[in-house]
Amino acid sequence: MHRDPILMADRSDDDGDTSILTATKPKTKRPPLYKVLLLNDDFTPMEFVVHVLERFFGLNHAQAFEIMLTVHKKGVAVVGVFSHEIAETKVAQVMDFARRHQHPLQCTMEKEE
Ligand code: TYC
Repeated sequence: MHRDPILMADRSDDDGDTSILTATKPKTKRPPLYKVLLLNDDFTPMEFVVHVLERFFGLNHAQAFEIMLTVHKKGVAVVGVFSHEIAETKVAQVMDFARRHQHPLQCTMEKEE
């Protein structure tokens, strides 16, 4: 014998139907991604920035030149989106390479929302 829907309206947990669906919903959250940003400055040569983008971000010359120009004109640009570990490695590689060549080029990372 089925139960009266009116009498059962505020007791939906009792028959174990709707609430169990949300209570057991699997957590499928993916790990966050991070944008790697390149910042403009007045001293780093354009050719050096193009080389950095080719060397560490696998861009071809035309793509690298275009992103370099965007940074030069706008002050900043996203050069790639990676896992936390890969983004950290890219930032460290760029910062170390710039430091070794005595250029003030800055590279940072930012969590993608
Ligand atoms: N503004 C630099 C110049 O005129 C070029 C430059 C571009 C520097 C991009 C940094 O991330 C940068 N030589």
